[in-house]
Amino acid sequence: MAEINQIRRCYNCGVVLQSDDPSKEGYVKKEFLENASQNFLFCDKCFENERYRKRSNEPLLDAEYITLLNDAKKKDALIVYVVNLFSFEAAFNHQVLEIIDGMNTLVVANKFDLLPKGTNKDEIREYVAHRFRATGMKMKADNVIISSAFDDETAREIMARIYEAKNGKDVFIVGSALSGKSTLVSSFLRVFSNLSNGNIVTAPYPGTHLNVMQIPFNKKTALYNTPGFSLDNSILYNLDKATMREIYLTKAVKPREVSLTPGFCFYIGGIAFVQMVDGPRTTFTCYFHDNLNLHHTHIVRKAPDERFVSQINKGILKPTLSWIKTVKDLDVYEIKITESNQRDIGILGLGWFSFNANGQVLRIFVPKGVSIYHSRPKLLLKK
Ligand SMILES: Nc1nc2c(ncn2[C@@H]2O[C@H](COP(=O)(O)OP(=O)(O)OP(=O)(O)O)[C@@H](O)[C@H]2O)c(=O)[nH]1
Ligand SMILES: [Mg+2]
Repeated sequence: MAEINQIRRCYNCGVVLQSDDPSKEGYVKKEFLENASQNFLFCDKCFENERYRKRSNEPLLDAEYITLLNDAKKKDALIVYVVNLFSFEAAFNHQVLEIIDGMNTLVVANKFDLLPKGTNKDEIREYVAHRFRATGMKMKADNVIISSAFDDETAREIMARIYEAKNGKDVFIVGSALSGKSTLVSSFLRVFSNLSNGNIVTAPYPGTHLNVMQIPFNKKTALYNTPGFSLDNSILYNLDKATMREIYLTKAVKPREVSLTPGFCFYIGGIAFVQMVDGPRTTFTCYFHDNLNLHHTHIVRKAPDERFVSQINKGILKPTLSWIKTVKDLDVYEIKITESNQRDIGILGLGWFSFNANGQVLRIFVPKGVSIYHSRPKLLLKK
């Protein structure tokens, strides 16, 4: 009598799966091979590389943006680095930071109005400066200006700081896309009707195709408003217009709480979800747009990502991204917390959740290509 065994292949790379030799291709633990659902089984290598990403990805900087920044450096210009406080980690592009390291820099920490009511400005200023210092840059809290770009008084304050710091040199407004650079420059022009006696022009920056607005201070120097660097690892970059309108924050985010124990997860609308794999009961304070329902659910037999996607496909979970059709459209990050402290975990452009970290293992499922970050606000503030 012949014994017939089904040959199983890795769902991702197609290699024949085996559970005999970990050093050979296609290895997967025996219990997975025997018990996993028919369709979704990954070899260890793909599981590590593709699905359980170890590192968040950072968007590549356009080569022309590097040309522009190097030119600003040559001119010994003042950099005004506008960061979006609601999507703060998007500001940290290591190529940008490497170039501007050592340059005269002011940071405008914008969209303060989107942070929860009662957020302390001085603490945020300290935090932003510390976060910049963590990248290796020199940054004093005094050089961080908290702003809501619409506010005339802040526009005046920022302009006064620019005049004080620029030393007769050019000024480059830089930052990631949608951080509020143009809004800030419009406020400058509204508040300072006599800012420029020369013509304001928007033209490709020399040596590049980047459209840059140039507001002359005098015959020799100008303020340049640059286009933002890419945000393709942010939710905002991946949204269609209708969904964008639904989840784009325009007023202070309201904290909401969800509690999880292992075996449970919470959905963030139809965009992302957080699974608790291990650890004590934990309350997560969530900072996402109100239109994103935080739905708490038990993980039943079906793999949680299959269930999530199937509910999206049935139209049960909304809002979502039109291109999420299968589990392959999601990236998964696993975070093991080893220390005890207050911790934030964020999904770039979407929001974040905060909790008392104490040995939890979490998996965060996000649309493919979207980065997550984690920070330890209190620890970072320690000198
Ligand atoms: N709530 C809030 N929204 C802001 C603030 N500043 C800008 N925005 C909004 O953020 C969005 C992007 O603003 P822009 O000024 O176009 O951003 P930008 O940095 O010039 O973007 P790019 O030119 O794409 O790099 C717009 O919808 C603005 O209305 C702010 O301080 N608070
Ligand atoms: Mg702009």
